[in-house]
Amino acid sequence: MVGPGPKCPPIGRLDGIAIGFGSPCLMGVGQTGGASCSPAGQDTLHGMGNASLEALAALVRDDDVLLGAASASPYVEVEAALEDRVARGLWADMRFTAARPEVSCHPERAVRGAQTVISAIVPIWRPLPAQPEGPVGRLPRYAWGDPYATLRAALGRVRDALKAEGHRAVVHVDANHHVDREGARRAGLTFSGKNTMAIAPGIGSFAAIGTLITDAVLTEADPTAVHQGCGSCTLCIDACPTGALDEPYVLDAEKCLSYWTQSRRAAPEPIAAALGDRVYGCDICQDVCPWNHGPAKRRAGLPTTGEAWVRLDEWLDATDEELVERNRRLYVPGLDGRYLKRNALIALGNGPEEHRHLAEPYADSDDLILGPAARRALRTDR
Ligand code: B12
Ligand code: SF4
Ligand code: SF4
Repeated sequence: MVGPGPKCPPIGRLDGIAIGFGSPCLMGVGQTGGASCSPAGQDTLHGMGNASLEALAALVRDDDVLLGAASASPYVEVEAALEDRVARGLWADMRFTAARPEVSCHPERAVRGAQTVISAIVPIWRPLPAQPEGPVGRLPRYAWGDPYATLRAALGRVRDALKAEGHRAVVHVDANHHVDREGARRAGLTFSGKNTMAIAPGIGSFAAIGTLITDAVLTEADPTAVHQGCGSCTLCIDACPTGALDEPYVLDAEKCLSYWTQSRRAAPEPIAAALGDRVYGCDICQDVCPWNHGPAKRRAGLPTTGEAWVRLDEWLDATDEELVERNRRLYVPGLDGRYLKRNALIALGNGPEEHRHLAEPYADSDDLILGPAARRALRTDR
């Protein structure tokens, strides 16, 4: 049995069983292959006498998912921040967690007798596959695969094991019911960056987050153990092409490229131009962040798997239904594939002239989503 070293304090403890580790242990975990403490540390579970929970932690380990635990007390500051953003027009027309802050900021109401928020993060950084020839668009790293499926499976097993022990437990992964970053911060896994990302020392911000809320009592992490790590750095603020982070720690969705790729609204020209070859999301404020550079070096040897690039002609040729089905991991308003096609037309218009003729079939369309984007792509006076 290998226990955690002195730098590897368990951050969560369920009925006396360690389930995760604090930030000092996150360096090079799991897929990075250089794990000095995280996988070994989880061996503290062996021989502690609670078979189902031991099995649960072993499953988590297999999935390369890190867990932390926090008290299920209300997220008072985050609720205020959310309401403030909506009131100041910084939330655009999004719903998500702002639809019901009385739910998303209140884990204590998620299950009867809620005691604990278990936050799970999974690292997603992988080397960028070579850009194919032809008309291509770029996807954000979190969409190269489906980290949420990994989290759902891992936390689903945790939930099942907790339920088998007679506990109540509910899982929310990237759902509107819970502000995931706050769970991760309170669980001692991350700090909040000026780009608003949850940044885990040793993993960076290229990490997806999932949440489980339970009536089981766990020892809470100390969130102050993960220090706010931005200091005087302003790289993300300077790099954001549209000024969406001009107020540090607060994102103005009206200016955020990521928002516009998943909005029903037509992007104003400066936003459309700034999108470049992005057909969904934006990683600029993470790519420049120094907290991602070390993890990227450590993970550079991983296979270049995942769908980093999409063929714009294939997106435009697919039926709307096929396109949404193929990209089920992406949030698409109303599950309407035309929004993805619109994004492809915008990228086409921003790309080399030789490919823009692909927009022609849509140019005469009176479809209010596709027509304007196609005509923009074909315009020479921009
Ligand atoms: C709405 C939403 C968006 C919106 C708005 C994002 C935003 N910054 O608020 C849009 C569509 C723009 C978006 C974009 C992206 N998103 Co998003 N999104 C969400 C969603 C559904 C809710 C977020 C939320 O409730 N925000 C509420 C506000 C109040 O929180 P916040 O800005 O995150 O603030 C946190 C801290 O900054 C801090 N805080 C708040 N105010 C202040 C003020 C000060 C002074 C300080 C110090 C701290 C502080 O408290 C909050 C909680 O800890 C979550 C999923 C979920 N259910 O939680 C995913 C989520 C946040 N998104 C995620 C991702 C991956 C992205 C993108 C990277 C995708 C992409 N590549 O395009 C971008 C990143 C853009 C960016 N810089 O944030 C991940 C983030 C993972 C991580 N490591 O942080 C999440 C958690 C999904 C998940 N479960 O994995 N997203
Ligand atoms: S995701 Fe892109 S547009 Fe949005 S804040 Fe970050 S850099 Fe700016
Ligand atoms: S780029 Fe700099 S300021 Fe922005 S989140 Fe990273 S460390 Fe913080």
